Amino acid sequence: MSTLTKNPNVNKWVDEMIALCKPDKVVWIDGSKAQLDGLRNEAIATGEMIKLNEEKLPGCLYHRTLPNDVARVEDRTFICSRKKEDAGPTNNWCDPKEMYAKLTPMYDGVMKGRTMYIIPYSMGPIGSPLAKVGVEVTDSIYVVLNMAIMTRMGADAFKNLGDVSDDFVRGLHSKADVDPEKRYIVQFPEDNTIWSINSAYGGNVLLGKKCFALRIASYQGKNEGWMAEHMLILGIEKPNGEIKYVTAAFPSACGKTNLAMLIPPEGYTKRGYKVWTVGDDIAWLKPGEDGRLYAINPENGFFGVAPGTNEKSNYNALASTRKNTIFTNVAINNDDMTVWWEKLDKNPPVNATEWKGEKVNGPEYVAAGNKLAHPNSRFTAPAENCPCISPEFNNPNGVPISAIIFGGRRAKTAPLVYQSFNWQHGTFVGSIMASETTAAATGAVGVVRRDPMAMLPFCGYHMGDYWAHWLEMGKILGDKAPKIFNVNWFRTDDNGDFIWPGYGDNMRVLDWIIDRCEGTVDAVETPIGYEPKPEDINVEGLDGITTETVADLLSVDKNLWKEEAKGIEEFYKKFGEKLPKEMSDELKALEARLA
Ligand code: OXD
Ligand code: MN
Repeated sequence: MSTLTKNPNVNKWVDEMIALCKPDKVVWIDGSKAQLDGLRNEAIATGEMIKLNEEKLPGCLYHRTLPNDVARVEDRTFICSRKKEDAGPTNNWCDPKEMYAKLTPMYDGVMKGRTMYIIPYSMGPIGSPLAKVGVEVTDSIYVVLNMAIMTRMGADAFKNLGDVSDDFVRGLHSKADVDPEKRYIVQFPEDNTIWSINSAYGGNVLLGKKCFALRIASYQGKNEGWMAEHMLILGIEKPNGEIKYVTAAFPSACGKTNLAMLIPPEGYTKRGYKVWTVGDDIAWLKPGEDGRLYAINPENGFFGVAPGTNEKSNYNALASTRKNTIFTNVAINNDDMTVWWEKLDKNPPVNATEWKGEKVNGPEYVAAGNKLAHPNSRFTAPAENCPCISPEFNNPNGVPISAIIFGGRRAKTAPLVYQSFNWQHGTFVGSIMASETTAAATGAVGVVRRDPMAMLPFCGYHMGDYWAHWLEMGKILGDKAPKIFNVNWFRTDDNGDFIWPGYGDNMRVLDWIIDRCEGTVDAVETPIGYEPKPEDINVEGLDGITTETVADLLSVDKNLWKEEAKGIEEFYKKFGEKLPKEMSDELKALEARLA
């Protein structure tokens, strides 16, 4: 039995996992500095982690995964609810009995000759009424060291659970043989359980993140009256010192981390505006005592995509990675043991090791069309490193949310910004979220992928029931509900170039959103929602963007939207009986407004 907790539910489950995996050694992670330092040194000694330049990148480590193990694997990710209809048409499903029967032999004895680490962790600030406890057992030091950054890890998490509660998420991970053919990322929502095997890559193995904080938590939220969403959280401080908080959901690779850490344009900073980051990926939302919706970031760090991050695109993210950070699958500069990735700067290191471990001449390698860092290479950085981390980051009660923003990457259809007519219509707006693939990514431009609320790969139950839960939450919140908006930074001109500058200038759109929440600016009613008057988007100090450009960015092409409505109808068919009537009513109402 553990010295860290007397909780019989934890101890019984851990005993079962030990009996199944048969490790040579068991280590309970207390989270102490001495223990973590020991594990770091052990990982450096075995070569699992590489120590980086202690002066330039103090406390930073490097790790490389196998080339077959570099991303989340949606086709091998399962929601194993007892009834298939509870997983819904957007998830892979398997009967839980069948899945346990299939995986149990794979875990049997898998840790022979290895150490099992038992990681207690809290998603959310310890002691927060919104926080939840998880325990992950793993045979990977890399997982332990990442969880130490991404969660509140260690003995305190057990204190939060107490001696009797059964309310913790049981996560079992083994890298096994890292065999992609036998890779499974499985959620059993009804059992509070996650089983992950044959991967050692972040999103598949840091079980607190996507598996727990989104897939399991979305299911818990439905049953317990709260919401787990794929959303950033940021605070906008106005010159009078008042801070308004918003959340935003965008599909992966649409700039959530950049928006979460944006630096406002000079005209705003001079007037005293400031942006504070609460979270860059996940929000847990629950009505507070005053009836408003409050959000916490359940994570304690950022697991960000490295390529594209630089001083201009995201100064604050880059600054967050300058100490106590783990880099995965980026390139190494062997001259000074620092790291490099595409678009960090224009100078790939000459004496480089590319992400697979081959020593190369960086400039020549890049000139030949190769990538030094894997496109999905990552940094795992402590939130406390972020220069603009919100003073409310650890507030156990979370921050009150004024607006919820949805968005995607659309070349023509969606305008720069619009506001939904009300919560129900806003739920509809979230449900029809979509992104178009870009030429850079696939070659086929403009293929629409629907990604409702950016939750397509992360909703732990039937998407139709999920929308019903959104509608239900709207009823509970009533007139205290946040206002719902949609943004699109990615409209293109006839040459296919982006019209809107994006990045820090997105502040100009946030400014209008906040004014709408405060009721200090009018809007124009269009068939799809309320839009700004073009002159109400501040373009002062922008190069080449006038109020006329804004008018163009706000234009709604009825023919494109009629096509869009057809696409939505097609998409909605998937959900059959489970599509809430309110959603099909909203679609009909949109069609009527477009006619
Ligand atoms: C992520 C993702 O890693 O959404 O955050 O894929
Ligand atoms: Mn994400």
